Amino acid sequence: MNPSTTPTEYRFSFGPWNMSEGADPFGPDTRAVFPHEKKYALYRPLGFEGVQLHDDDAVPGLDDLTAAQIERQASQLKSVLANEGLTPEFVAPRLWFSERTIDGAYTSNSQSDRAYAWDRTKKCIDIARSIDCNAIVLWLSREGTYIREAKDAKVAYDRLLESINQMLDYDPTIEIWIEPKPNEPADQAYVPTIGHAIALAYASNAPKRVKGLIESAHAMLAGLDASDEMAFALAHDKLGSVHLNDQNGLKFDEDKNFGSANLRGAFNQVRVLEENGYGRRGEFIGLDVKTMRTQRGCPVTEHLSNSRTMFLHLVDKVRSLDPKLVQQFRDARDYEALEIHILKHLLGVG
Ligand code: XUL
Ligand code: MN
Repeated sequence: MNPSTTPTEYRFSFGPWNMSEGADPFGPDTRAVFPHEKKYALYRPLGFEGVQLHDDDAVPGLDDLTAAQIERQASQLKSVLANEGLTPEFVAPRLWFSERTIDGAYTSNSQSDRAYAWDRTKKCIDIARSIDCNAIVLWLSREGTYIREAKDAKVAYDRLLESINQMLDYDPTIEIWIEPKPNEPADQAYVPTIGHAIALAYASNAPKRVKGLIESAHAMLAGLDASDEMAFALAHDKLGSVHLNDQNGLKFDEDKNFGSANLRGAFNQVRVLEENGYGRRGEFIGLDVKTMRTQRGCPVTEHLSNSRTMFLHLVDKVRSLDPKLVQQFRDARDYEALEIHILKHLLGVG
């Protein structure tokens, strides 16, 4: 690190859905419901100042509300966040719950379903505007197929780009951050990696306003290294945000605690972010972690504070790594020495 630069002061965010009731596809809630609106008071004490929101986290039941009702509820939320000293990081349209998005939203074969998706997206952007937030996250959950023959994939890509352009035109102040994920719920998603997301950004009418949000587990599910995915986005100045978590192999999207399955992988994500000045322009360290279904309590918050603490420990590890020594090993092409040095450094043994 350049000693003349002050260290980055990281800011952290999570979404209210990260405090879950413990249900999974095989069984019901295992914890009592903790009222959504009470969650905001927990952020600051846990060390978080950013709130990630779906459009219906911000305004519940928005499909059945008028524009004026949506506006009223959004401005109430704005005051709640301001009173708690919180910043909304992004708003994401939840386009995977409605009976009108069963076969996709922007890429559905049904014209009326696509019209619903656009209407809902406009409402999402309106909410973001009302709470002074300029980032819209697109997790393109149902934009994909269970079988390839179900949709014309070329047309689907055209429709995705067209939808992105429509959003950019609808509000010339917003940024769109695409959160790629290769599968689940679809068998195969149309935007599985950050490379696909960034290609869409460059093809759009406002490339500077389209970026990516990289979730560690999503990159791993694509068989990729999350730190390299982040480096790729950073090289294009297109890392809008991150969803740090962890994943134990190729299975369902586990949203495990950051660093809990692969500490060295987590270290490398932190190293890439820190070495490239991520966070210096106010970008958040976003988490997307779920506690274990087995955990007692209501609400359970330890997974959030523990993941944050792990991130900060790993920042210390990155800052205390001797860059000259790393360079020497690189110059000598002695990666065996580099590897054991990293492992010992992580273990804190000489
Ligand atoms: C899905 C996922 C979502 C997005 C926000 O796997 O990560 O929670 O982060 O819609
Ligand atoms: Mn996520």
